[in-house]
Order: sequence, then structure tokens, then C-alpha cells
Amino acid sequence: TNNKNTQLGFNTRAIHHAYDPQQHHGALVPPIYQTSTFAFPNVAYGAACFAGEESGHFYTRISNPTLALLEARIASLEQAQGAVVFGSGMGAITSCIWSMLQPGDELIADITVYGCTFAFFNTGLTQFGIKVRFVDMSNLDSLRAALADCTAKRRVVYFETPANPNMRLVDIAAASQLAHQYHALTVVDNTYCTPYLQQPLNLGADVVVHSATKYLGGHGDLMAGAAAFVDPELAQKVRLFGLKDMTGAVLSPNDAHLVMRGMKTLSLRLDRHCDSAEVVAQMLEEHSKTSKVCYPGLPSCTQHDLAKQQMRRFGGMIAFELIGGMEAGIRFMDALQLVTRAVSLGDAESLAQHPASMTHATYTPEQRAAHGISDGLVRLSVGLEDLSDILLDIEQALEQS
Ligand code: HCS
Repeated sequence: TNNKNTQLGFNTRAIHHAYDPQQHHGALVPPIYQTSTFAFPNVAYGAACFAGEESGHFYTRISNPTLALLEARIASLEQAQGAVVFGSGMGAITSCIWSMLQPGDELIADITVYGCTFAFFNTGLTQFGIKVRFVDMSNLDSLRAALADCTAKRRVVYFETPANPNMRLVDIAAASQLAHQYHALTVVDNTYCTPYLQQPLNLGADVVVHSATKYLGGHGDLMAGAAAFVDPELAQKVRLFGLKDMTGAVLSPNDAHLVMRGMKTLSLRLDRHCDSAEVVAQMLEEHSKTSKVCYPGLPSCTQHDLAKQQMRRFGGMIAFELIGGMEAGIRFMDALQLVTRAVSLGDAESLAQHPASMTHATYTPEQRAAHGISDGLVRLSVGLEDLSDILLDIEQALEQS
């Protein structure tokens, strides 16, 4: 029940890590420190906190015991030396990148990333003199060429795997090794997998970022983000500069509590998401109305071997296209009765959305075409409902598409 239990299993740590009820009046569930500020016993102590000479909590934007517990658990599950939590996944990404790069530096990002991540890179960073280059990292020669061509002092390689929305994978170990050869740091968005399915830091990445709004929280009732680090000094920089001064993307203690509640059942939920998604993907692939199904667990997936190498299982997300293209995709989505038309993912409820008009509307049509996000793609987050009901709803919607 304390920091010594890093040797315990994944689920045990997700439930108990860094918390001792005996230090909290026996409370089984950690108390929520719903406070913005902390009383100083005297001026000297307050001044020492601000000078960084005291490690106590003094203002929740910088640290709070409830957030610290969530950070310790995420660090433990990601096998990291430190973690910082944020008010959203975008808060995590922006706080990290603002801390890692300065004007004149370069970000090399995978060609396919979440729409708001793309907007931050393509429009945000470039306005402040950071060079951004998008390369297809499923082809390591393209990454090598970009790194070899890069003259910036500081370089960051950034990718999602599987990528939102088209499920393309990047070889984490090979990409990280290549990045290190060229003195670049690697940041991996692990939102689709969570540390239960994939642990990028163990494969050589330097930083993992999350939208904890998704599988970590798991119940569609909060917004949260997290970043986990191999280098504790970088974690501290992201907290004391990226979060404190640049973004202020602080997580509410109450939402941190909800993320921890969700994390207690992370592996149970993800195993169910994976079980059902495997069947749904197979059904979609065999269906006469689909033209393409992207799911790394399908033996027909060109990256299936890589998926088996770096993922424990293949996750709950599927992307697919219908023979009738975008119009058929919209008819399919409008015909759904159980599966909910909504963005976000990783909830108990199955969710379907249309990336071209929703999560990836920040790209122009030309950019989407260049970044491998086809207009007809439908993205499905397979939920925890009875599989037979999910299948029936998708099958009836396919008939109407
Ligand atoms: N990152 C979420 C929010 C969409 S706007 C998603 O669904 O991909």
C-alpha cells in the first residue's frame, strides 16, 4: 500500500499504488482534496515552497495530493520515472511540446494524428517559429530521411499508434531507436491502448501522452490528460513551465478521483472492449457492404505482425469504409439505434463518428487526402454492451447504408 509496491501486478498497482488507508483515517478510497490552495504555517514556509526548497503542495495548478496520487499510478503503470496530469489530452500535449521545443527547433510528426493535435502542430507551433514536418512513420526510411535532413538544435518525434482515426501503426522500438541516433526525443500518444495494452517507454520512447478522457477514465464523464516520462527532470519542467506558465491546463481533483475510479477496472474493461472489437471487425470484414476494415487484430491487416509485437491485444477501436463511400457511411451512421453518434472513445457506450466532418475537420480536404484520412471513413469505438446487441445494430445499419 505504498511506493514500494512497484513489483506488484498491473491490476494491483492500478487499485492500490501509492495509497495507505491507515494514513487517511482508514478511508478505503483516497480522499478528494477539493481545494485550490493550501495554508502556510508561516511566511518562511510559503516562501520556501515558491522557491522550490519545500516539496509541499501550495497551489493546485502546480500540485495537489489527489492529482499526485493519480500521477504516481500513471507513472507506475507506464513504467515511468514521473508523470503529470492535465485538464485534457490537448493540455498534456501542448504542455509537453511547449516545454520541449523553442523557436528554431523542429517537430517531426507522423502524417496521421488527431485533428486538434494536427491543428496545434500545423497552425499553433508554426506561428511561434517551430518548424513542423509531417512524415509517414509507418515507413521508417521516411523518418530517417527527415531526421537526417533536420538541422534544428532540439528535435521531437511525435506519433500515435494506432493512429486516430485510420489505425495505422508505428514501430515504437524502431522509431525511438532511430530518433535517438539523431538526438531526437520521442513522444507517443498512447490513448488508444493505455498502458494495459502497450507500454511505449519500455520500447524506448521518452514521453507518453494520454487523453485520460478516453479508456483511462472509461465512463465518458470527465475530461483529463496525462504525460509520463523516462526523465524525471523533464517531468518537472513540464509541470513547472508547460503546465504552470504556458497552458494552465490543470485537472480538477474531483475528475482525478474519477480517473482513478475508472483505472481500477481498466484491464477488465479493455479485455471486454478487445473481445468485442475482434468479433465486430471480423464481421465487418466479411460483410458485402464494406470495402475496407482497419483493425490491427485482423490477420489481413498489413501491420498485424507489428501489432502482435508491441501490443498485448488489439484494442476497441475500428475504422472502416463502405462500398458506397461517404454517402453510404452517413446513411450507416444515421441508421444506428444503439451505437451512439458521438466523438470521443473508450466509453462503456459504443460510439460512432465521421472523422472527415468531426474529429478531423481541422484538416482541409486536401490535407486529409494527403494524410491518409479518407472522406468515407467511419470510426467505431466498440463499447461494453452485449456483443450480440452491438452486432445486431451494426448489421441493421449496414443493410440500410
Ligand atoms: N479526441 C477525441 C475528441 C474529438 S473532438 C476523439 O474523438 O478523437
